[in-house]
Amino acid sequence: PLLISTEGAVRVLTLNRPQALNAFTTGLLGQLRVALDEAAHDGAVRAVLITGAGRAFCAGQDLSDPHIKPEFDEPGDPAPSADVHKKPKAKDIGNLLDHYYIPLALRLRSMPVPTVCAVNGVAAGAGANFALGCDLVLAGQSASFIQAFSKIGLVPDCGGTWLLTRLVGRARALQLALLGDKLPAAEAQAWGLIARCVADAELQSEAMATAQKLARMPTRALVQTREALDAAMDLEFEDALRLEARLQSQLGYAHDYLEGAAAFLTKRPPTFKDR
Ligand code: LHQ
Repeated sequence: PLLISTEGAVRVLTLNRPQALNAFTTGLLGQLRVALDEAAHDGAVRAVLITGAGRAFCAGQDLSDPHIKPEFDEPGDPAPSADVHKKPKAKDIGNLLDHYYIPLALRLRSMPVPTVCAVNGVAAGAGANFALGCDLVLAGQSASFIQAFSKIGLVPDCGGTWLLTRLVGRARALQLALLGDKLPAAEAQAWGLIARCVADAELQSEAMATAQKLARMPTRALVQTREALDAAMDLEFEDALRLEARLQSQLGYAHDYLEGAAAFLTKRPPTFKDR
């Protein structure tokens, strides 16, 4: 269910269950985690691009997955339950989160290379929040984002509570998470939920150009920039200044700064290599 390819220094991961709008099964979640691990450990990879096959990006958890599927009573069951249906066991959903979603979201956020998401169609539930966990999110004009959880009696997961409040603030996070309505890509850009909304026909080429551009840049500095920006949300101003100074003094001795500064001063293109 996952297609993996490489273009130059960009590893491309394509969710590929188009018949089910690329909904997450344990198989797909597991393959994504392994593919991100491999990209993280492959020194030749300097950016990751994630997208979906077909008309959707990802419909979130596959609700027909046997791990979480509600069991309906069959007519004629010997001891019919008073409930219309039995709930999936909470333990199974907890296991799914503990063993698949949490490790995947942590892996994504701690990638040692920048991540780009090309949202090619609807991104719902955990599919939306997985996309929003990437560093730069581009979406096609016809794409949309849906916090589908509330409609089926759940809370946002896959980092949604953390990401939404930081990306768009409490009022808009609540609007998205409580109502579960579709937010079109153009509005998502206007809200600051994603980096860019582009024409559908240009999505893949724009996303690839963005990933290739990032792949030519000083990878270690980019990743530390992500970490510093995330940390800054919870720091006092002075503590943010001190974190910046600590990172800067480490980077100041690394190859890429010496290369970047030398290339600037001698008016030649730099070649970065730190990861
Ligand atoms: C699907 C799905 C789907 C299975 C479309 N599953 N088949 C974590 C841990 C534990 C428990 C639960 O959850 C989580 C995290 C989560 O992600 S919870 C949120 C789960 N996702 C949803 O609730 C979204 C459900 N899907 C939809 O609301 C719609 O399908 C969207 C808005 C995504 C797209 O709508 P349409 O473009 O109108 O397409 P459609 O509804 O006709 O879907 C096309 C097919 O895909 C259809 O199958 P069919 O055989 O009738 O063609 C759907 O049943 C199937 N599909 N999402 N999540």
